Amino acid sequence: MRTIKAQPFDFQFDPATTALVVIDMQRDFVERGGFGEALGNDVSLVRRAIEPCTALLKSAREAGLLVIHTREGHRDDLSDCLPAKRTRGGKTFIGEPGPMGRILVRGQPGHDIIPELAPQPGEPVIDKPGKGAFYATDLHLILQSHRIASLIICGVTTEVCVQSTAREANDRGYELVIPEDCCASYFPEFHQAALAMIKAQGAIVGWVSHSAEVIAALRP
Ligand code: C5J
Repeated sequence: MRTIKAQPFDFQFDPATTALVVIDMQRDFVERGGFGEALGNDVSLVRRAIEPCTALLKSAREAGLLVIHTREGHRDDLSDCLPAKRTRGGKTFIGEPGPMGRILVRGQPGHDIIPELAPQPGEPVIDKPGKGAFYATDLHLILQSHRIASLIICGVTTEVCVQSTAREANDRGYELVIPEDCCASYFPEFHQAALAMIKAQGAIVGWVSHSAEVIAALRP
């Protein structure tokens, strides 16, 4: 077993049964000129996760961890986008034209994972219609077939898709740690609050750490 210095206390894991899950690091959320910025968000707040994620991804690959990427998005005809999601968004809606193609539609340029964190051949990419990566996907099946027990979760945004995925993972029995610098939000106060909720009450959902600590624990 390895140990990551984490909050509220050290996180124990076995690299052989641990996966890195990178949530929705897509052009539309993270890049300048994408959907997120078009909505008036300051994307520099989420871009700060790119460098730590890149370093952690490299380290996870070198350590032989299973690496999984997710993308939030929908079918071209939006038949997998429920009204409870499609009618939200304020001014702009899923499926409408955005600066990088139709918003959150698979195959559109904005739906792609940013080149810095591009999946390598053989790394599963989970296309998810919801916020949590387990909902209506085969993520749990893939993790089970690899005998995965622990997850390192990164990505955007902390309080939406990262937190939803962490809660789904905890309900399914996975232990999980979130390196705080590897996830981000357009709302820094929501980032902080989501992480505080996850680690509260003796790690009620999971642990919070930092990329440097996770990378140190992954070194041979
Ligand atoms: C993600 C969102 N990925 N905020 N999506 O967090 O809609």
